[in-house]
Amino acid sequence: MDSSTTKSLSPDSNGPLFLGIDVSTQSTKASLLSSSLELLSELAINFDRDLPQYKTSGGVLTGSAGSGEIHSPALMAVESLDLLAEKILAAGWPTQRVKAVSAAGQQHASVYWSRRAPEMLRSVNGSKRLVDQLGSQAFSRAVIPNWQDSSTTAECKAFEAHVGGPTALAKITGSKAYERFTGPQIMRWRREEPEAYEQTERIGLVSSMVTTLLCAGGEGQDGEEIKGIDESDACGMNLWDLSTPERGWSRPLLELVAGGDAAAADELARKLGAVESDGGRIVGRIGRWWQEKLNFSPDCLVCPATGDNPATLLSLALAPREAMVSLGTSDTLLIPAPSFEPSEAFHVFYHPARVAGSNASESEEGGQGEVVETSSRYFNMLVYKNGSLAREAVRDKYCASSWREFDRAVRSAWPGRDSVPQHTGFYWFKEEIIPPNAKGVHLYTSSKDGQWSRAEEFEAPATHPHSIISSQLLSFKNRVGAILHENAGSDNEGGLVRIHATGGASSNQTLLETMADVLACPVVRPQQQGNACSVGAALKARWAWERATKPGRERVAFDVCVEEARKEGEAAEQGGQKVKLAAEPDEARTDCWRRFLPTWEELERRALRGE
Ligand code: XUL
Repeated sequence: MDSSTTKSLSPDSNGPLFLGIDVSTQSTKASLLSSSLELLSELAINFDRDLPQYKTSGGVLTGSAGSGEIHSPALMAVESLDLLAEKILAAGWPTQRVKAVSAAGQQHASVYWSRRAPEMLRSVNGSKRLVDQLGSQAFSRAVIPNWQDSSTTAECKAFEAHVGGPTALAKITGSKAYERFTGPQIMRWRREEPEAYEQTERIGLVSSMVTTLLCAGGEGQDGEEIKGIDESDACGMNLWDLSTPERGWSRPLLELVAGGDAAAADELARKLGAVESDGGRIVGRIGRWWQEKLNFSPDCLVCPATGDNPATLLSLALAPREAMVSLGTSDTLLIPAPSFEPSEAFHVFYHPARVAGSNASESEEGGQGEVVETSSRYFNMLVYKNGSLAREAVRDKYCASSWREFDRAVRSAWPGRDSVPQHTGFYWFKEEIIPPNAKGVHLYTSSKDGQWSRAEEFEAPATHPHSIISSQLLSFKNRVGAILHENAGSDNEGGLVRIHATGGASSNQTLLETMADVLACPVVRPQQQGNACSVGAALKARWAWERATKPGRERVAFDVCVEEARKEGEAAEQGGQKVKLAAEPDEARTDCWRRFLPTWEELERRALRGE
C-alpha cells in the first residue's frame, strides 16, 4: 500500500479504529486498522524528500570519514509528525473514531529532553506546529545517534571489561556490547559534552519520544509529561538487566556510564526513568495538540510505543521455529523465544506484548493459574547493516540500476544439481554488525580443484548479484543455526520450518526463492500488505483498548486478542491476516547450499582476517 488511501475507510462507518505510527530510519509511517484488524489506509513521510531542510541522505547525517558517526536531527522526527498530521487531514481519516494509538521508533536511538521540556510539553496546543512549539529548546542534544552509528568502540570495550567480558554482558543485558546500543552512546556523549548531559532532564528512545508527543498537552500529567521507555525497547540499550525476575537498570553499568559516584548513577537512573513492562498499559490519553489539530477524541487511549523491530514482530503470529525476516534499510531476523538464553552471537529482547505481573509464571512451576501470557516471553534478533542499501549499490554498479537485470543475473547463477558455487563475496560497505566490525568488500573464487582464492574482481560483473544475496542468506543460515541449536550437518534438522518475509525487498521474488533454497524452508508473505511495523503498533493499540475497556479482558494475552479480532473480521468476510506462499526450497539447490555452508564459513573467517 503506498502513501495514499487505498481502501474504503468505512467497512463499518461507526466502528472503532486503531492507529499505529512508525518513526524509523528513513521515514515516518502510519497505518489505520479497523477493529477486526483490516488495514484501511496508510500514509508516509519520507525524510530526505519531504524534509529536505535537514539535509539527510537515507534519513541520516554522516560524520567525517573514519569517525563512525551516523546521526540524525532530533527535530526532524518531530517535524515528520507535523507533516503526517497534515497528510492525515488531507486524506480525511476519520480520526474521531480512533480509540487507541501506539507507535514504534527506530531502536537504540536516544533522545535527550532539556530541563525546560516538561513545561513546554505541558503547554503544547493545536494552534501551531509541534516543531515550532518545541523547537531546539526542548532538547539538550540537537543531533542524536542513529542505529547505524559505530563511533563507540572504546565505550563498548569498557562495558564488556566492566562486567567480565562479552558473554557476561550478554548474560545481564541480553546482548554483548554494540556500538549502536544506547548505553555506550550515552557514555560517549556524557564524556564529550558533560554540560549538556548535566542539563538533560530525561533520556528516552525515539519510541518513548513519540509516546510523549502523542500525549503532549494532555490533562493531569504533572510530572509525567515525559513518558517511560518500553521494556522491549530498553533491551537495546546494554543497560537493562534481564537476568533476574525483577529486572531493572543494571547498577554497575549505570555507574560506568555516569562515570562518578553512587549519586551520579542515581541521577542517570532518574534521567532514564521508570520502564514500561506492560506493553498494553494505558499511559495516557491523546493530548491537546492531536485533539485540536486533528479532531481526535479526548478519550483516545495511548499505550507505550516500542522499538521498530519489536513492533514488526507483533504484526504476525509466529509458530515455534518460524522466523520473520524484515528486509529494509537493515536486514533483521526475528525469532520468538520461550526463555532467556543469551549469547554473544545474537540479541535477546523482552517480548513487546507482555502483561505486567506475569513474571511469576517464569518458573516452570509458576502456579499463578490466572496469569495470561503471549506464547513467547522473549525474542531473538539478528541485525545486518548492509541490507537493502548494499543490494541496491550492487544493482547500481553492475546492473545499470535495474532490478530486472539484477534478478536475471541471480537466476542464471543459481547452482545446478551436484554443483558447487564457484564464487562468493562479503559486501560490508558499512561497518557490519554481524560479524562484528567487518569492513570492506572481499571476493573469492574457486579453481576447478576446489581451492578458494581472493579475487580483486570477478571475471564477469554479473556474478555480483548472486554473490551478494547468497552470501547474505548464508550468514542468516549460519546464525539461525546457532539460535535454534540446529544440527548443521543434517537435512535442516532442527532448522526453521517457515520464514515470513516483510519489508521493502520482500517484493523481490528472486530474493525470496534464493532464501527458500539457502534456508531450506518455505517463505511466505503476509497477504495483507502494508508497513509491518506501524501495523504491529496499531495491533498493540487494539490490544490495549480491549484490556482497558472490556470487563474481564484486563489480562487477555496479545496473541489471543489479535486472533479473536481477526476471526470476527473473517466472519464478516473482511479477511484476516493470512499468508501466501512465496517460495519453496528446490531440493537440489538446497543440498548444494548445505554442502557449501562450511566453506562459506571458512571464507568469512578469511575475509575478517583480510586474507
Ligand atoms: C536493530 C537495529 C535496526 C533499527 C532500524 O537492532 O539496529 O534494525 O532498529 O531502525
